[in-house]
Amino acid sequence: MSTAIPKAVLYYSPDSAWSSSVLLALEEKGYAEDEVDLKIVDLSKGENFSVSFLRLNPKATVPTLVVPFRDSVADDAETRYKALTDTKAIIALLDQSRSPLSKTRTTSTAPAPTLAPATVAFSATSNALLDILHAEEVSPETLKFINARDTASLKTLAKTISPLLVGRQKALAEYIADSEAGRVQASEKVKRFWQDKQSETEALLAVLRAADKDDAALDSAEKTKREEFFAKAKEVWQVAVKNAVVKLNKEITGPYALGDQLSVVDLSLASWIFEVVKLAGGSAEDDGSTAIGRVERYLDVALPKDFRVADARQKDGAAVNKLAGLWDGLRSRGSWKVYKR
Ligand SMILES: N[C@@H](CCC(=O)N[C@@H](CS)C(=O)NCC(=O)O)C(=O)O
Repeated sequence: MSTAIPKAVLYYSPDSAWSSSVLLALEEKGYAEDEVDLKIVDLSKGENFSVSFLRLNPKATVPTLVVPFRDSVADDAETRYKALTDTKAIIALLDQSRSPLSKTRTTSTAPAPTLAPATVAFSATSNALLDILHAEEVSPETLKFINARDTASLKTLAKTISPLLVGRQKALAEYIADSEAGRVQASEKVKRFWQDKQSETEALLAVLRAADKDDAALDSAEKTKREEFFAKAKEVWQVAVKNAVVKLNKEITGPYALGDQLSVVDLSLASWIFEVVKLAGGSAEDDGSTAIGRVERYLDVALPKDFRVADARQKDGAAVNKLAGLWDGLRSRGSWKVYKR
């Protein structure tokens, strides 16, 4: 195998939900380990905000897939490489680059099932489901950062996410100081981006720093911030996430999102629902009824049961909801190891 062919590079974080969807895609599409270079971006060290990463992805997010154009003769990196920064686009590209018909640039002999929806009707359902999953208001990051409903859970949240946010602030301060001292060259746009991220992070940290105080001990500014935080959390969890879960459960076909075959939707759905289950206290080891049961209790919602799912999953006739059936289906696959770290 010639090493002269430039490889695609996946920048990812093991802690990022959407990165896991791309790792799932690599597994399900049968890519060999040597076909894509995997590079970890440490979000707790703010590596995604470094000048070099921002050059690849100005939005500073993972996953980011950098793909070489094999036939390009240009010398500048910008035209020889393309960086994909949207999870859906990355998965679509990985799906197309390894197909049952053409095995171009692949060293693996594993099957390459097509994950794109096969018909116009499936495609419409697929897009509708992906829109629900990738809506900004229910982004995995929002869910993770706004996961508290009372003083006790706020304390727990502060312990869980403060290290990440403090690390990010430290990195941002260093990048800003380096650019002010002329040690790194950063455009005005990049400097503004760093400052915006700093203020955004500071706003959240202010709430978390006061998490140990009882309501009565808060000064009026802290009290307002805490109330705003809880109001936002309620909107996110009790409205947006609840609606999304109910809709997903209704719209998916079962056992997988579009029926019997795994598709691109399942790859996004797996990571999103796993994030929700995790934040509701569950784990990758839970079976479908346990995992989705936790979500139902957490959101105070009862999802309708579906007898077809019961048949498909052979649950001794006991009806389960479609999301529980889907979870069991996904959990039985080898690729589920992505969530078991
Ligand atoms: N629209 C992007 C969103 C990706 C995204 O928001 N990724 C999160 C992790 S799941 C991230 O990189 N956050 C940056 C940070 O934590 O600083 C996509 O679809 O891939």
